[in-house]
Amino acid sequence: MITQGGNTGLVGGGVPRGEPADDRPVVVLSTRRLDTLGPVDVGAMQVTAGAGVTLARWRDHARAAGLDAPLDFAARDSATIGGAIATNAGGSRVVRFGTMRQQVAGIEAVTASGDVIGSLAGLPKETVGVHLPSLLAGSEGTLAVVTTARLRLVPWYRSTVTAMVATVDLESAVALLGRLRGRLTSLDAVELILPEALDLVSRHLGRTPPVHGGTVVVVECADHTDPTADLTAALGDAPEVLDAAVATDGPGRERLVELRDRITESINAEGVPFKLDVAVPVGRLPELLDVARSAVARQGGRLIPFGHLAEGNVHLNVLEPGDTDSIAGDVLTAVAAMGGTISAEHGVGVAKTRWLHLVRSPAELAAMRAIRHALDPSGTLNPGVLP
Ligand code: 2HG
Ligand code: ZN
Repeated sequence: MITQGGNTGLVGGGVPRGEPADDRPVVVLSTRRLDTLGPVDVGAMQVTAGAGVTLARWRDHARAAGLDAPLDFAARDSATIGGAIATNAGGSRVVRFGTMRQQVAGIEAVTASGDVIGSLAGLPKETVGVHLPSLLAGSEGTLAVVTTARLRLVPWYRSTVTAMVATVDLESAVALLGRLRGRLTSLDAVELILPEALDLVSRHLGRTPPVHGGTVVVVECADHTDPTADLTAALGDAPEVLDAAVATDGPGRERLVELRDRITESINAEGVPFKLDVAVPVGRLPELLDVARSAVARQGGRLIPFGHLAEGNVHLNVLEPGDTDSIAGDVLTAVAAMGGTISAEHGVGVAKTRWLHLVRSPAELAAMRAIRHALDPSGTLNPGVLP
């Protein structure tokens, strides 16, 4: 049985995969109609949401009560709460609020045997053994089917400023990140666009980029009072900044943000890409990009790199990739050696399982299998996904 949310996944974790290994039929279980949203609990700053509620509805519902959802990414209109929990999704606000795992205060799920487990009380303090939300977040539908979650809400900061900043290179972008993190309490997103990606998305949208320079960082600050002066002062003092465009009004911010949010679309318009979603300790990003550029060049492909600077998370999209196994082998081995991860926010699915041994020891893989077997001894849930 394969559980499917909004079907926006990028590693094949929620889609049927050809013929099953045994003669059991394949069932796709869509959670999309589990779309009930409870009343916002303003005091607890929480809401109860069905697994099929989209991220956009979670946000809009919170905002109607004067609060906000802590998670956001480009697939917000289709991606669901259940899918975001299953993959421990991240996105652009992780620098401020953490990944989906940190947003789940309570969970209700159904095991392969049909037992309903979990609690939706959302107690911020509870020390009674294994924490089910933590266990299920990132388990990609292999341990149980998440049906409902008690989700954390955050203040709705209505004053937002967006800056697109050009820096000389990735080293400077990383130095700028440290400077901004140390200084700006309103920092909400620090996104990364490498030159190849800015070129492609600009041509796709028929636009001239508003800044000139090598590596581009998109910074957002949000607060109850206007954070623009703080951000511009911090950028003004930063020697790494070559050029910057700042917008505070909705349409102006949207024009800056679309150059980041629509990169995936501009890649898909060129062809079917080979995708890696990796992260390394942020200081090692320049080294990672060198490795990726060489690995892709050896295959004659076109690398379009972009991502989330604050988490050292880069989406390496390769067009006309040639031998994808060779690219994955070269890049993921180097990522593991740098102390990084083969999947930062998209999950492992079926696409990345064969590389798990690079970042998990035999004992760790055995522990993962043992937990899975204890909860699903007949191997019903998402076969082929994770070990
Ligand atoms: C993003 O950050 C998404 O825009 C998609 O995680 C990344 O298309 C991709 O590779
Ligand atoms: Zn991403």
